[in-house]
Formats: sequence, structure tokens, C-alpha cells
Amino acid sequence: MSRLVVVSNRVALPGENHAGGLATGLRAALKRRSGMWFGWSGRVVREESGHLRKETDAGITYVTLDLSRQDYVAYYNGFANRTLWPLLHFRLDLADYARETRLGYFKVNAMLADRLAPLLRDDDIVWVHDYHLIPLAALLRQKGVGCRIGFFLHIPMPSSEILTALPDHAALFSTLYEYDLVGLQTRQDVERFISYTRLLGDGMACTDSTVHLPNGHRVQVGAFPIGIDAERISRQAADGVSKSAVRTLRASMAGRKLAIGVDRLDYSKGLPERFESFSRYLAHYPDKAGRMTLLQIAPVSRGEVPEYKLLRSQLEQIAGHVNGLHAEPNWTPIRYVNRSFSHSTLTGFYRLASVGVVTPLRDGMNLVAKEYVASQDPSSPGVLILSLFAGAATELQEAMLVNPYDLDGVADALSLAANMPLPERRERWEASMALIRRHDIHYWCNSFLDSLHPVRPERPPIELPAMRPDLPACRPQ
Ligand code: ADQ
Repeated sequence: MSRLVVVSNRVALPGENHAGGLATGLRAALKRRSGMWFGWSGRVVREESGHLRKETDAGITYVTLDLSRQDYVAYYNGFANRTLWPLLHFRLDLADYARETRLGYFKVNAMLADRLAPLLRDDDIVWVHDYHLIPLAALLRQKGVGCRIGFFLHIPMPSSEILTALPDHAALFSTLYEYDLVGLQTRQDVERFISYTRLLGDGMACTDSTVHLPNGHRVQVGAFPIGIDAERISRQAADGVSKSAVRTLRASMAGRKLAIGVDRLDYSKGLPERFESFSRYLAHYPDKAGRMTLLQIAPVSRGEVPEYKLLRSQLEQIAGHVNGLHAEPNWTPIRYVNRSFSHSTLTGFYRLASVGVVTPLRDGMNLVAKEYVASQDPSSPGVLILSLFAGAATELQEAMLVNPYDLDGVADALSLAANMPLPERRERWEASMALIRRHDIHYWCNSFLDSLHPVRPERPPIELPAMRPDLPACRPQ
């Protein structure tokens, strides 16, 4: 069996708490194939980037490197998180079009390719993850790496109009054609990518799932909706209810219902809209006010990025306003908590909650939606309210699907979910849970790797157009 090499921006090192499922699934696949996990250590150092550190644990080799402050600012905080993240989440208004950061992004990708290439063997399978590393295959091919390389994008693939808003977009997105397989979360993501290629791919022919390049090379494109470790989460949730944090939460509810939201503090997650919707629910259903509390857990993420600082203060203001408007001396409508919890505590919280509120404005998949469902007590499951704009909505059709911008619609859904009769709750839950069990994290890993066939044994690298710092904001095509 070929060796598996996973490359991701951040490596989940042994001993770190990455119980979310992705690390579990990847580690299982790496273990089966005596694999290697390569990427950034998460450390920012004063020296130059790139010094390799190697450790082995449970049959997996971890090779990591640190980043200099300058590289971290340009590559990670800059181009990845301030340009690509908003752009791929359909937020042209929030994208930063600075030229320097994209050069930093290419520089770090080139450095990663430089360090990784000598570690690779011809029969390896390389699996590259996410938007931080789009050009990596092209840079590896330039160094003569000919093995199978697949790419999975965890976040949405937007329409071609949005992709073309990136200055010199082809220089970046055409590097995707150097992979053998490009995996996306949903069929809609695949269709949008194929349509970008049809419109702007310069001589490329496309079928539903294959891009044919003029040099005879082919790239497979497919939808691989990511799953969770469903069995483990169900067990964890059942055990989690006896944890002291979960018991304390239950006691503090004093018989009221709990609605829960758990998200990184990120503008894609629709948190201001969620708070406003909850406020409308309280206003529109005054007879129910005081009978349900919203617990929003939102640990700060990317705290150095200005848009995230702004969101944080905006949310504090809205939560304060809603609570000021509706609170009673013995009841606070929104409990807003900016910290992380262990995964087992979180799943215990999910199990206590009658309603799971997952209302991102855009999301590649959204694992919290699946974790909420998997954590429920089968004899009396809670109800999931899910945004139409989360990838998970393409699978979890039995959830209450809402448009997160439609505040009145979400308010009505909160009321319906909180009062849904048990037979309907069970029917919806059983359908969702069956799918979550069937398409779990291991199924996701295996189906991606099984689809990663070598397209051609030998292939000349395509000419990589340089990212030019002097281009106008939007180059006409
Ligand atoms: P994220 O944007 O991070 O992931 P999500 O899919 O919800 O979003 O995953 C978040 C993970 O972090 C979940 O496993 C959750 O349990 C955990 N988590 C969140 N808040 C936490 C807290 N306070 N304490 C502890 N754990 C917490 C990106 C894409 C998604 C895509 C995933 C996987 O944006 O669309 O689903 O990758 O592909």
C-alpha cells in the first residue's frame, strides 16, 4: 500500500486536543499507511521560517516547521485569512486586495514545497488540505514531484464572478489543475468550479467531473462532504451529561429550554443575525419569553485580524442590547461565552439543548451541525435549525432549514423547534442520524483516497504564471 502524506496548514501534533473529528479521521488513515503529516507547527518565531522538526507517534511521522513573524503576517493573517477566506465565503466587501500578502503566500508555499519535495517518494499519495495551500502541487511539480497529489477545499467554492474579483485570479486558481483530484464539499461547489473553468479555463474542456487540459492532462473534481466520528461523539455525549460543567448548566436552566450555538468567532457564522433573530423570537412570542435561553459559545479566533476585532465588539454590543431589552431579574436571554471547552463537555451541552442553532451566512460544511445531531438522546432528540447556506444543508434535509438573513423566519423556526412534538423530532433526527452514521469521517477519508487515481504516470509541469504585484485590481478576461 502506498504511503500517505497529509499536508495541511496546521498539523495536529500528538498530545494536542483536536477532538473535532478531522484529526481523528486523518490519523486513522495515516496510521493504516505508515504515513507522514507535514505542515506548520503553529509556532511563530523570530528566526527565518523553515527549520524542520520531526517526531514519530503511533506509527505516524509528523514533520513540522515554524514560521517567521513576517511570513505568518503575510501568508496566514494576510492572504489566507484576509483575502481568500472572505472571497471564498462570498464576501467581496471584506476581502483585502493588498499585493504584498499574496507574494508572501506564494513565498511560504514555495518554501513548503522546497522542504517537502526531498521527503517524497514516487509511489506516495499526497493529500493537501485547504485554501492556505492551493499552489502547493504546482510548486512541487516544478521540483519534479510526479506522485499522485489530491487537494481538498474545506470551505466553499464560490461562483466565477467572485473568483475573478481576485486580482490575477488565474495565476492562483489555475494551479488547482496540477492536482490529480480536487475535492470539494458539495455538488454545488463542484458545479461552480467547473463553470469557472469552462468560462476562464482557456482551452480546457470539462465534463461534470473532469477537466481536460490542452496538454492532455486530466483533473478529477468531486464532491466529498466531510463527516464526523459519529459513534464516538454519540458515546461522548451520553457520558458527557454527567460531567460537572454539564450538570451545572442543567441546574442553572431551572426548567427552561436551552438553545445552543457553537462557532468560532467568525463573520461567516452569522452570529449578529442569530442574536437579532433570537431577539425577534422573544418579541414575537412574548408568551414564551423567559422559557428558552440561548447559549452561544464562540471562542475568539484570528484575533489579530481587524475584521474579527470589529465583529467581537459588535457582538458584545448586540448581546448587551438584547439582554437589556428582554432580561428579567432571574433570567438572561443570551449567555455569550468566548471560550473553548473540551469536546466531551461540548457534546454534553449539545445533548442538553432542545434546539441547535447553526445559522452561518456561508459554510463549507459545518461540523457543529452534525455533532449536535450525533449528540442527541435518541428517545427525546432536540431539533437542528440549519442555514441553507451551510454545506451540511445539502445532506441534512430533515433539519429545519432557514435563510439566516431572514430574521423573522429564524424567529419562527425557533418557536417551532422549541415546541415540536416528540414523534416529529424523532422522525427528523433518525433520518439525519442515519446519514451522519453512514457518511462519517472514515467514509470521507476512504472515499477521497479511493478516488485519487494517478491521472498519468508522467507529466510535465505546467508553466506557472507568476503572481504579479503590479496588476490592476480586476484584470479583464
Ligand atoms: P470551521 O469553520 O472551523 O471549519 P466547523 O465545521 O463547524 O467550522 O468545525 C468547527 C470544529 O471546532 C467543530 O468540530 C467544533 O466542535 C469545534 N469547536 C467549535 N467551537 C468550539 C469550542 N468553543 N470549544 C471546542 N471546540 C469547538 C472549516 C470549514 C467548515 C468545515 C470544516 C471541516 O469552515 O465549513 O465543515 O472546516 O471541513
